[in-house]
Amino acid sequence: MSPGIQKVEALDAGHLVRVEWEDGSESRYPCVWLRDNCQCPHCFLHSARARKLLFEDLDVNIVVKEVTLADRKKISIKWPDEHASEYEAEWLKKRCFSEEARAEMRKTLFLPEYQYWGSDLQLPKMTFEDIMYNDESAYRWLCTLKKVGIVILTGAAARQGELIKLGHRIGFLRLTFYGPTWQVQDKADANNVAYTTGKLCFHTDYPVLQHPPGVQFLHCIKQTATGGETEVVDGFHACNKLKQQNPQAYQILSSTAVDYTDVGRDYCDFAVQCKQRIIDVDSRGQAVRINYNNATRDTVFDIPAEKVRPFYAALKEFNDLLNSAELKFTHKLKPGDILTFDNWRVLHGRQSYPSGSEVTRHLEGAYADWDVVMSRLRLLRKRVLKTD
Ligand code: OGA
Ligand code: NM2
Ligand code: ZN
Ligand code: ZN
Repeated sequence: MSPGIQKVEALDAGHLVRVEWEDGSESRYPCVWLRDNCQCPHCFLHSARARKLLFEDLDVNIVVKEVTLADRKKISIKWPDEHASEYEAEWLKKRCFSEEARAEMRKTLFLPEYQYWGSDLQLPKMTFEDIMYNDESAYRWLCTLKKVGIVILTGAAARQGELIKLGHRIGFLRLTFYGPTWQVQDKADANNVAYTTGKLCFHTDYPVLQHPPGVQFLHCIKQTATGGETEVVDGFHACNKLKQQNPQAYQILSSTAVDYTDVGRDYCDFAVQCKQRIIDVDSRGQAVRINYNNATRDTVFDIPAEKVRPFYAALKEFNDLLNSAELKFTHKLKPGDILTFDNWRVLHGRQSYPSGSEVTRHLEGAYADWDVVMSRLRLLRKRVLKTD
């Protein structure tokens, strides 16, 4: 439902347009932004929904020559060079610059709200079949994955190939040096500690990549009788706790660049190196990505010697928090289960299990980027809620 406009006027010597809505509220639009976002076919390529106007051709000091209310659903602007623009009420309303309107738009576009959890997690569960064939279920899956950070899908076949199907459902998977999908099982001359029967302490996958995979899928094909349990922890929740408990440690982990290394051969040969902060934060100091895998943390450590011990002390405190009974959640996967989780937020690990001549445990894994997952979420939302 589009709101009507009851009045429009130019302010600030023509640098600003003020719109008064039918409910008495108002919005103010800078003219440089209005000119930049002219929706006419000269300025905007509708087939690509993208700006044609070149920045070179934008006068950043532009003022309106004339602004009029065409009807209650549209305003018209005449610019000094006689170019004419029209803006629809609904389009303007969505793009209002007020704090509240921007927060609303941010929520719609990015779903930035987190539901934190600890050992009390009620692991969200859906069937593989539902999310594959029902759009409403797929939409709920992805919303929960974003908000809670973890969802288990049940009832997939206990054979390789299900994650390829899941990849097609969202769009496409993220290819890495370990292949389009990868087999987690005990391997001779393992090129990664994950491919042994050893315990994996809490980690995020692939911090050695500049842009680590945002989403991870682990499909249980075969499960060992003893050991092999999965552990997960809400890393953002742990970060909030660490910041409270020891701001100094949080400061160190969110500012120190740690070297990561991964050298070997799998999908092809590789020699990957990267510097990452273990806790990546936004401008407000809120954690936005955890980059922590103790196995691939390099022996090379490019910081001054006197900073080394304080760094280890800080990491010990974080690692202890992750492992606290209050925060960690344990779950043993069964054949046909697919664990889907936010690899930027949720750290995962596994208990060790007995080694033998036979393969007693087999998971197939895959990654997706958050860009791809969020894109699918928005498209499903549009279809399910019949909105744009
Ligand atoms: C991995 C991993 C978990 C498991 O392969 O990176 O974390 O349960 N595997 O084997
Ligand atoms: N595997 C599971 O950071 C890592 O090395 C995570 C990646 C081998 C694809 C493990
Ligand atoms: Zn135009
Ligand atoms: Zn892992």
